[in-house]
Amino acid sequence: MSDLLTRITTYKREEIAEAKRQRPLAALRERAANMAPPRGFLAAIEQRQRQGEYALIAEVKKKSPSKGLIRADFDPAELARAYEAGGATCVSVLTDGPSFDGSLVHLDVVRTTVGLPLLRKDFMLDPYQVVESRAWGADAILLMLSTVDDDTALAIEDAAREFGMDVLVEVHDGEELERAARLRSRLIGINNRDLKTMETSLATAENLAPQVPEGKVIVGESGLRTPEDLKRMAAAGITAFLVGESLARVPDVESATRA
Ligand code: IGP
Repeated sequence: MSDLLTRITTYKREEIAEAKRQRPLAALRERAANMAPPRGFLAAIEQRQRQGEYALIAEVKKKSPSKGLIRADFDPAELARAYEAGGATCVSVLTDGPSFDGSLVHLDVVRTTVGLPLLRKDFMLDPYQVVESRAWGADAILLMLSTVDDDTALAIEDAAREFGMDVLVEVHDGEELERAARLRSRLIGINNRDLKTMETSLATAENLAPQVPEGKVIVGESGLRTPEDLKRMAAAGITAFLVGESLARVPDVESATRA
């Protein structure tokens, strides 16, 4: 694991332990049971693709370890509204506090502002967080295979399936891709960002895409800035994208999303 991931998983485990003390699983389950059913995340992506269009997951991102503050006047509701108006397919909401200045409150605010399916973007280490995600209105979760072993990945995936949520399984290399193929989720995200160096290279997704098994839906993640970048991904067979910084940073978010 990279130093950054080691640091993140360490504080995340403490955060989860604290959350379990403050909000026992039974209380969370009750909240989750009272939520409206999940908005179909994978279904929305596949519908766009069937129409011959790109599927865009636009990310509500305030800050990142590599880029620092992305938007001074950050307002999660306003950002999500602009993404929806600009034609985004889904919205990703970063909820990790220490590294991204995110919060579950952002997820809640975004859910009541837009009708699009929502991904909770965080470091999932424990099935408890899946229940938490549903209780806060997430329709899908991110599962980074670089932070969990196979048994944990399976347990998290099972918990999500129980709630009818989709799982975006994130990989960065061939070994993680092989592990992803053993999970049931059909959504595979290829992260172009190397978490050891923080560099992004579109070649990562280009090289891994041909190895993704038939029937999976690939999401190209990170470092996508221009329409040319998306065309490059499309040439490798990737027509769903997760874009954060380049949309969240600009003054006119709605027009950037449409482009
Ligand atoms: C978005 P970018 O370069 O467009 O801002 O990247 C998204 O891919 C990135 O935020 C991300 C991420 C993650 C963040 C991908 N996987 C895992 C935190 C954890």
